[in-house]
This record gives sequence, structure tokens and C-alpha cells, in this order.
Amino acid sequence: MLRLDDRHLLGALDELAAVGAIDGGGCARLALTDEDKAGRDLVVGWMKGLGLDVRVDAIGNVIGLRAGRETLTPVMTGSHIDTVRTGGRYDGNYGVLAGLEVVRALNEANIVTRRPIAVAFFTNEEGARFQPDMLGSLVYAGGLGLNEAYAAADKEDRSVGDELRRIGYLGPVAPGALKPHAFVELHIEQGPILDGEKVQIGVVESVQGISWIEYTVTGVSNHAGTTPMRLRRDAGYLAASVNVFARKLAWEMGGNQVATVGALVLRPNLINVVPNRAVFAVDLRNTDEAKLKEAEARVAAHIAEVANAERVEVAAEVLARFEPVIFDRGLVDRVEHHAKALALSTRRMPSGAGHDAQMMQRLCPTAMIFVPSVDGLSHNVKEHTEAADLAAGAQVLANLIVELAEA
Ligand code: HGY
Ligand code: MN
Ligand code: MN
Repeated sequence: MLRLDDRHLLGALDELAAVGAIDGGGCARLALTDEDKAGRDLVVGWMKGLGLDVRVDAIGNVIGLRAGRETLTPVMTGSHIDTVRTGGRYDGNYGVLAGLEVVRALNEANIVTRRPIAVAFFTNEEGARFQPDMLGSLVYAGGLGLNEAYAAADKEDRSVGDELRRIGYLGPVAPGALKPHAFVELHIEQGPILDGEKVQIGVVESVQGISWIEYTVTGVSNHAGTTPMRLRRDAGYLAASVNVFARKLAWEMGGNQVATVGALVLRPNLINVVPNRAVFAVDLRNTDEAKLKEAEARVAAHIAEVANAERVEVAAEVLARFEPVIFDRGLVDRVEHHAKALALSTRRMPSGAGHDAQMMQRLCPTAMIFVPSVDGLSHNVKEHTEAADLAAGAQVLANLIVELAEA
């Protein structure tokens, strides 16, 4: 069996986490920022050091290719290295660096697999700066055109295209030119299930549906002291009422329904002025598409009702909308097989978070391997996974990749 060097993996995780490091042990490398560029340059250097043929595509996805004995479609693994602003050190990074450890072990064992092996990181998986999330893998899978992707802009009106050019990662390769034989993504769970049940490996069967809608509310700014309640057209009130409504709705619907209002900006955002403008986003998710549609409809109805009563205008923009994705049954079974072969405890589960793998399933058989997140924490600098769990997940990945690469 291919032996991985866990110490090297842990060291690489620490070294990458030092790029864009923030207080508390996490890192902030928002997509296409200078910090993201620095992280990209570091990982590209490691890819080259491992003898990989590094290709950058037109949306900035980076793929390191290791030749096989035969020129067949490659077995691909990877994830992302961009982070949210309060990112931990494992989200995305772990899957990319574990993939490089598999390559290192193959190099040291002088093994050339039948199929080529590719290790990739995709652009803007997080969707924290530019939407939609999983942007790079969505373009790779043919789900979004390049020009539309280039036009996506952040809150300072800087576009993906301009930022890719600025950091030097608008590559020459057509996204998706390299069609994988199979894709496997190793990732931390980012939720409380594996840690809570003390299970070592998550055998991921699906990714839940996601709905991101941004609302821009226009009311009338007014004096907080002199304006009677009956005369107010308070944009901030509508935003707050949607947050409360969506949360109650998620509790009421139960099951996997979740709802979040994580981004909210009020204008003029002053203590004594009734806000005339509110821009906020609603993140709704469910493993069941019909229920997700129901949640969207009920939030929209609530907004219409309150907007009418408060006499404010509302404009909605869909920032991301992906239906639930079911991974390839056969490949999911192989994840479970390899975990059990290593005497690791397993449990089948959906993914609550979005991942690049959900886009790659459009191209080829795809599956994911989860390892536990301590206390289920993620998108939080305290995100942590025990070293033994990191090593176990990487070994499952290695054994599965080698099996697929000999197929
Ligand atoms: O939002 C998500 O699920 C992922 O972190 N992009
Ligand atoms: Mn991730
Ligand atoms: Mn994330």
C-alpha cells in the first residue's frame, strides 16, 4: 500500500495557512486577492517541485498533471485554496495538499500509474467575494460561460476578469479541456455529524441544494426622533424581518432546511437615521429540491407582504442557485470500501456545504471523502481536524486514486 508522509502533509497545511494568516490560527485568502495569489504561487511551486506539468486555465483553475504509462483520461483530485474572510486552515486546502502528498508518495515509490493523475485547485470556490460560489469548477464543467464569469464583480466593483489578469492567473488553457476519468475530493465535513458520532470517514452521497438571493431594499431616510412609526418606510426593518422569518421558517420546516442572513449593509447606517437602503443576502439550503423551492417561495411571499406594508421597494438578484447533486453510486461505494479496508469507521451522509465536486459530477463519476471537524466548526478560525483524522482521510484518498488510476 502507498505510504503517505503525514508529517509533510501537516507541514504543508501549516505553511499554506501562514499565507494570509489572521489572529486565532486561521487564514483569509479571498478569491483573487494578493493573499490568494500568494497561496496560488506557493502551491504551484510545490506542484512543479513534484514534477507535475502545471496548467492554468482561462478562469484561473490550476491543474498539476502527472503522466501515466498510457495517455488515458486522468484520475483527478483537488479542491480549492481560496478562503472566506474568517477561514480555517483546512477548508479546501486539505484536499489539494493531500492530493500532492499522493503524488509525492508515488514519486518516492517510483510508481507510474496506468492513467495520468491530476491535482487541481479551482478558482473562487467560496463565493465570498464573487458569486456564484464554485465559480471555477462551474466554468470547468461547462455550467457558466467565461465572459459571464469574468463579469462577476465584488462590492468594490472589481471584476473576476480584471482580478485574474491582475494576479497573473488568467491562463491560456480552455477550462474543461482535460476531461477526467473520475474526480475524488477529500474535504473536512465542516459540520457536527462525524465528530458528534465519533465516526472517522464520511462517505458523501450527495450535496444539498443551495439558493443565494441578494435583496436591495429602498425606503426613505428620516429622523429617528421626529418620524412617527406610521410614517416610516424603513428599509432596515424589512431586512431584519426577513432574517427572523427565514430562521423561524427553517425551524418550522425542520429536516435539512437551513437559512442564513449573513451579509447585511444598511445605509446611511447611523444611529439617528431611519435607513433608506438595505442590501442583504438570504442563503437557503435543503437536500430536497421541492422543499428548497417551498422555502424560497415563502421567503419571497413574506418580503412582498412586508414591503407592501412598509411601502419600500425591493429588487432581488439570484447570486447562486444549484439543485442537489447525487454522486456516482459506484464511486461512493469504493470510498466506503477503501475506508473499511483500513478499518476506519464510516457513515454515509449528504454534504451541507457546497463543493467543487458537485460541479465535476456533471463531467465524470465523482465522489467525496469527509473527515471530522472538531465541534463541527468551519468558516471560523478555530476550524480543526485531528492529525490522525487528516492522515486517515489522505490514506483513503491515496488508495482510491491508485485503484482508479490502474483501471
Ligand atoms: O457556501 C458553501 O457551501 C461553500 O463554502 N462555498
Ligand atoms: Mn470548501
Ligand atoms: Mn468553505
